[in-house]
Amino acid sequence: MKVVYTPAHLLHDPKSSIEQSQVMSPWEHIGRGEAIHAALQADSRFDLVSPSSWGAAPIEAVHDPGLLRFLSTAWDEYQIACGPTADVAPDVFYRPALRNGMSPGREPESVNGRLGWWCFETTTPITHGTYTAALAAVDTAMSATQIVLDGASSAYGLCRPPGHHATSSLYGGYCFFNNAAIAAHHVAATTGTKVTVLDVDYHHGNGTQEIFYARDDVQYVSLHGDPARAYPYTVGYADETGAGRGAGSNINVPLAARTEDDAYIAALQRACDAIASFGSGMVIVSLGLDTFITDPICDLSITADGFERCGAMVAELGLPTVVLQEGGYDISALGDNVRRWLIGLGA
Ligand code: SP5
Ligand code: ZN
Repeated sequence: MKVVYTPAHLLHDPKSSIEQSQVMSPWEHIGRGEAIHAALQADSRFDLVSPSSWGAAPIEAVHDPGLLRFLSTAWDEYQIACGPTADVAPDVFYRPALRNGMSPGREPESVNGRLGWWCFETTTPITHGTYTAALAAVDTAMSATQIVLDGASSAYGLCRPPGHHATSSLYGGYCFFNNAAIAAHHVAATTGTKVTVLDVDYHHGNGTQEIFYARDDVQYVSLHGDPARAYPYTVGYADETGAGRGAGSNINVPLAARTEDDAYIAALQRACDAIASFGSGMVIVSLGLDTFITDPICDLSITADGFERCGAMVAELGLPTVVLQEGGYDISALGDNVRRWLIGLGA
């Protein structure tokens, strides 16, 4: 199986983040990408290739161009206004209720105000090279997708930073651009085939859901920790099933804490049945390994054997499949868990 990887991910190198009411070392760090790279490089089933450049057009087809404009200069602007700092994060958020009964808000002029305009939480620092790395993660997703459009049955993109929490106009949740949504939109818009994004990250992919909620050409199916207890808390409930033309094309499966392999696989089987009925011509998997039994920030109990069974179940759909990296924070197991999932898929 072809694996798309670029060392450009190393340019997104956050040193600190404000999480759980503390300043802490980020869970989402360069060691994640390097651990996955090392595990796949050591296994001859995988063939590593570099991404090609896709530019801003596929991103602007999904995201507000203002988000790109902001991210392209935010770190530099912040250094002039408030620096020097290593990382950049908002300390004030725009919330529409601040202007209840008034005209709608508009993007502020100051960089501090704009941080809170484009970002929805505090754990996603912008570093000196973040914009370049985020563009490269999109290139990685697009290049893996092109490999499958060119006829491969599957390909894997080692996207870092991840993407599924980024909405059309907001970044957060360690994500800047929604790699999977950009790839899915590209396929649906340029080939006319229907696409499914199957999101198996522990966290609900609120960004992907938001981007496709009213569309009937891209199905979003997610298994995740119940937002009643898990990030992102306000999105990801089972009664969110799509709107307008998209009614019925959004499927959320919230899971109880400590869900084990057998129960998870049973839920995945029902998800795959829904994918088969939708009539997609391609599956894009948002692959998070943070459902792992010893993940430090999550509470599901999936094992490495379970991941291989999941990959095999997705292979049973018989559809061209692009797998894109999202979360996973137990670094000691992360590379092997990705490897096992992809072997299940048929690497
Ligand atoms: C891509 C991805 O996986 N993003 C996840 C962002 C989650 N950030 C907030 C995590 C909150 C963790 N709370 C942990 C409680 C542990 N006892
Ligand atoms: Zn996650």
